[in-house]
Amino acid sequence: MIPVTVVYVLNGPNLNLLGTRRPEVYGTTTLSILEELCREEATRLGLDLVFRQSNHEGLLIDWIHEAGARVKAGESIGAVFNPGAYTHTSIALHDAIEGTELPVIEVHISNVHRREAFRHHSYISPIARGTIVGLGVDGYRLAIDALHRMSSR
Ligand code: CA2
Repeated sequence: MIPVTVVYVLNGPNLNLLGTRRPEVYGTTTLSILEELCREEATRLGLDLVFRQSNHEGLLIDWIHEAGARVKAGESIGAVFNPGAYTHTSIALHDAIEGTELPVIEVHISNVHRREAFRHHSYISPIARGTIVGLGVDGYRLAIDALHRMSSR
């Protein structure tokens, strides 16, 4: 059997509401359509996709640990991560990414820097390999591509 390489796409709180409300900020793409867009991009690059969303900080931390272990085992290239509002509050997510050395591209659908001041600070950006903000759901595809390029260097 040919071993598969996985790319994780992890989504934080309230992103299950994507495409159902606030289209002026987050667009009209639902989370399940976003999953399909990510799957197309992963498949194009010869990757398997693990796509998840949770409203619970501890579960996101568990998934980061899982993804970090799979990177260490040579089974994954890392994670595209939209931490939602935990971006602006969670030292625990920061520590999980730092502790596992998980390669992360942080993605935000909206341009957080054009929004309220409390969205301007990210606990994730200092330990992310890169960040993509304000490009809508297209940011996820670009982030998968960027992780793939980084892993092929
Ligand atoms: O722009 C982003 O991707 C955010 O991570 C989205 C978070 C927000 O707290 C961050 O500051 C920026 C919110 C996700 C909630 O998504 C919704 C989607 C539709 C309707 C309501 C919320």
